[in-house]
Amino acid sequence: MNKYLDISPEVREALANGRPVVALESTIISHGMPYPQNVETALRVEKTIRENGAVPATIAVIGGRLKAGLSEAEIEYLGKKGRGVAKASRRDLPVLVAGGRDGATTVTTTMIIASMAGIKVFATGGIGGVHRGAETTMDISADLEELAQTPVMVICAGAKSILDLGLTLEYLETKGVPVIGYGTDELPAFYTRRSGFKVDYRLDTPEEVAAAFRAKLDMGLHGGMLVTNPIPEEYSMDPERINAAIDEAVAEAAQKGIKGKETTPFLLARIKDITGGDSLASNIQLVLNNARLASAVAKCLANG
Ligand code: PSU
Ligand code: MN
Repeated sequence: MNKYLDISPEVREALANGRPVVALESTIISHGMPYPQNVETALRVEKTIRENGAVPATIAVIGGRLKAGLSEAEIEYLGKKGRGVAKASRRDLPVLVAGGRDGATTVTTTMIIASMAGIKVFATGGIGGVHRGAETTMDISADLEELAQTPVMVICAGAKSILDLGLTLEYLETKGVPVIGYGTDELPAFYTRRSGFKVDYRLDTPEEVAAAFRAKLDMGLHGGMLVTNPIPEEYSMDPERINAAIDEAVAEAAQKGIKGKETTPFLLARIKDITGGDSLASNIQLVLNNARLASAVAKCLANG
C-alpha cells in the first residue's frame, strides 16, 4: 500500500471483505458550503450511504496524510476551518504531503486517493469542467483530465452552468470519458434537471451503470466514467432565477479579476449569496440523491 495513505479501520475492513464502499470529497465540506451546514451535510451523506448498505469513505489530506475514511472529529475540523484548508488538486499533493499540511480534496484528488485505496465509486455534487471563456483563459478543470486517466466512477448531478457545458462535453468526448445520464437523455445542470445538451448514453438502473463500468475496467480502458443524476424534481430550482444568479456571479468574477483555483469557490459562494440560501437546500438534496445511487451501484459492483 502507498506509504502516504491511511485507510480508516471501517473502510479497510469493508474493502478486505469485498463490501461496497463509496468515496466522498472534502472540498465540498471546506469550500462548497458554509459551517455548520457543511459538517451536518457531510455526516448526513455518510449516514445515507450506511442506510443504503454501503460504507462511506470521506477523503481528505490531514497533516500530510492521504486519508480514506474520516472520523466525525476530522470532518468537524475540516468544516470549521473551512476556506482555511487549502483546496487540493493534483498539483498540490506533493507539497501538502511533504510539508505535513492539510488539504480539502477536489473531485480530482478524491479520485486519486480513492483509486490508491481500491475504491471504485465516488459520489459528489458537481464536477469542474471547461469554464466559460476558456478559449482565452484556458481555465479547464483538472477534474476532466483525472476522469480521463483514473479508474473511478464519479456520480454527480451534472455541472453548473458557471461552466460552458457544451465545451465540457466536447472535452470529455476527446478524452474518451463515457457520460451517462441516469434515467435521462439530457445532461442535468446541477440545480435543474435539464441543460439542453445530450449525454452519450441513458441508463436506467444501478445494475446497468455497474455493468458498463465493469466492462470498462475489464477491457483495461484507463480512466473513469461520469454518471449524471438529475436533482429530484421537488428540489430543482427555477432555471431563469438560477441562471440569472450564475450570470451575475460570472460577470462579477471577471470584473474582479478572479483567477485560477479561486474561480470555482468564488462563483459557488456568490451564487449562494445571490439566491439567499435557497440554492444550498437544493445542493444538499442532490448530494443525498447521488449518495443513494452511488450506494446502489457500489453494491452491484461488489456483487458482480
Ligand atoms: N462544482 C460544484 N461544486 C463543487 C465543486 C465544483 O458545483 O464543490 C468543487 C469540486 O471539488 C470540484 C472543484 O472538483 O470544485 C473544481 O474546481 P476547479 O474548477 O478549480 O477545478
Ligand atoms: Mn480552474
